[in-house]
Amino acid sequence: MANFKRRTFFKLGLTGLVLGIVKPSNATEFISSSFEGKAMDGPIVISTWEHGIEANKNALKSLENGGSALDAVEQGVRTTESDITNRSVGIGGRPDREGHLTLDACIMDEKSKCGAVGYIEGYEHPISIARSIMENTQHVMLVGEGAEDFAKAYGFPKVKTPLNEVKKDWKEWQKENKEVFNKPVINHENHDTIGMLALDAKGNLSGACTTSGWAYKMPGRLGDSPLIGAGLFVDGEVGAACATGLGEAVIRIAGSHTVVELMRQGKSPKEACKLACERIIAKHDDITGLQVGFLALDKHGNYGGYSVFSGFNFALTVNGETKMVDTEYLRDWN
Ligand code: SD4
Repeated sequence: MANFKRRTFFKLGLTGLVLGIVKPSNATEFISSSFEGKAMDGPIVISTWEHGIEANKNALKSLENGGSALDAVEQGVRTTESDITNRSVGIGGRPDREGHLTLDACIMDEKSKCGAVGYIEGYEHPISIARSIMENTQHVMLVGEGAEDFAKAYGFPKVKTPLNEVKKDWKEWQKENKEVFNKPVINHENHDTIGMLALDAKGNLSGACTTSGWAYKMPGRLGDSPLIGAGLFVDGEVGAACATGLGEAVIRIAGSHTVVELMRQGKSPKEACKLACERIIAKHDDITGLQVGFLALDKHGNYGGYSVFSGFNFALTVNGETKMVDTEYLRDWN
């Protein structure tokens, strides 16, 4: 693997035109949807949605301090897990329909080592618990009480969840949603999982994914995010992929694994994500409100994303700079 030098690293490999750059008031740069890129050398971090901006910055800090891609993705997504304004990741997340905030996460490195935690309550950083499971047990995944016992034994601090204002929202939701109480309603506004992929200066790839899942989900429900191969997959010989959106749909096509396998067959990261989105549409009779987005990064530093519906974007960090990129999509919400 080439020894990357940070100075040379960024060349835009545009397969389409960069149609325009919009600078909103927070001065984050937004790049249009036909963007597909390549980092020639040096570290690169991509992550889902706008919260990825802050997360990527911390991932980059970790890399600059000599951290590996694995360290970077863990440190990066911890940022989002601690963000009390985020309603679908970490301690600010929305609970299940019974009022319990349960979190899911997984992490994977270039050697296919992986760890996952599902349905864990009362801990701020499921991603670090997932990494600890990977490093300290013979297992890949722990869920529920077993995961909580593990976290306690390994000294992870307990936190009280959900936040008071989130509890208030949940109570309102209970009143308003009596008639759909047995069928959680999913829409494009209650999806904001963070999935992050990083390629470090040594050319190693890692990924992380963490979420509170489907707001007001049924107790016991796990989505794609803690499932290796669904919400996240890394193969150091090929590339990495992660998913966001309706986990049930992602699981049905083993989404992130599918994207990596398509890259193995020679598809670009963006093409691979697009094909996975097409497969999701093909496997569902009704795609009303079914949003899924994929991100992919190959071992050479090519990256891209695609979504079923419009509105998906990702944070891209290359050459020390972080920007938002809108992905292309197959269906418009309108
Ligand atoms: C889940 N995929 O639990 C997660 C939710 C999500 O953006 O991605 N939200 O189904």
